[in-house]
Amino acid sequence: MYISLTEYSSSSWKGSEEYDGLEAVVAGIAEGATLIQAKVRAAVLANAVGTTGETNVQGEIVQILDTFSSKTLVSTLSQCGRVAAIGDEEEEQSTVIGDSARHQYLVQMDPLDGSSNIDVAVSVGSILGIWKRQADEKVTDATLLKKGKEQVAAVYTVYGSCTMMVVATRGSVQGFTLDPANRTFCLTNPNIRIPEKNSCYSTNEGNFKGLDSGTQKAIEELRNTYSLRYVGSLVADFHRNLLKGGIFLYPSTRKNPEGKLRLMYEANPLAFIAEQAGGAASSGQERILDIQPQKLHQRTALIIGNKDVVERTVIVMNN
Ligand code: AFP
Repeated sequence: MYISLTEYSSSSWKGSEEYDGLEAVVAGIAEGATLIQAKVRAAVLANAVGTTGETNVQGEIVQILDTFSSKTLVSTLSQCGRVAAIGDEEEEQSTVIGDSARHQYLVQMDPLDGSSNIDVAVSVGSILGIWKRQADEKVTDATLLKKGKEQVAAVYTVYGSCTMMVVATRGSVQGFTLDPANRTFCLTNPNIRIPEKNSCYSTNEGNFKGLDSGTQKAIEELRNTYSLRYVGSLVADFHRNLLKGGIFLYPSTRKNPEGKLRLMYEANPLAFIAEQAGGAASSGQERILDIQPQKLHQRTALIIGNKDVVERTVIVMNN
């Protein structure tokens, strides 16, 4: 018998001052994820695959499922009654929900990461970082610009061969699998730690020529030591590396000098999870969680996974 997410969160967070109300936020994410995974799995048959004809604030083509996932999570997080504002990959400005004393949390999310993989039946997921709002703090876009190390929790889901949800709070990373029979998340992967043995590296090798010489050297070293595994959905690459041991890199390239991935709702939540699981995350210049964000949709380079290999890679990149 597995412990359910509801049982886990009430026994871990209920009554704790630090995590007061987090249970409702995570339940809102679980409800949204359950709806999104059902839509993703039925998308081809329901004619919900394809683009909306719009481009988002990143200049990327918006998929129908991006919009569905964003609306679904905004709705379930609004209804949970504990979230003050949401920063969302799909929205230029943040969504302000409320500023009462109960609206204690700020969420930054990529509602559907890897969405260009949907029409080829490859794993996608959602990524969410959770910060605490100071009591009486005014809620504006600027309120959301907090450093990653101030996160109180982070969550990602993977809609793959099964639906998984990984939840991290300080010192704890727990993995839940959705039981489709009763739509309950069950604690199948308790106390996740990234394995010490690093077995693979994940990067877009097609970008090699556009890298600086230090980064090329670092990639060559990884190439000669580990197996390459690259899905092209960050959440799926990260999840495999977290469970099996590995490192993911999306460095600065000639095409994307600031990096391609987004700091607030891709790098920060996954960096928080990696660190709680004994791993590390760097931009190549500094620890991801120490970066002072300047804007909601800021990009960053990202090197994340096994701590020793991340540290070694950053040294080689900078030499
Ligand atoms: P999409 O959401 O547009 O599919 O982008 C996915 C992503 O942001 C991230 O999930 C991947 O790690 C990365 O892009 C892959 O980028 P490349 O296709 O440039 O390797």
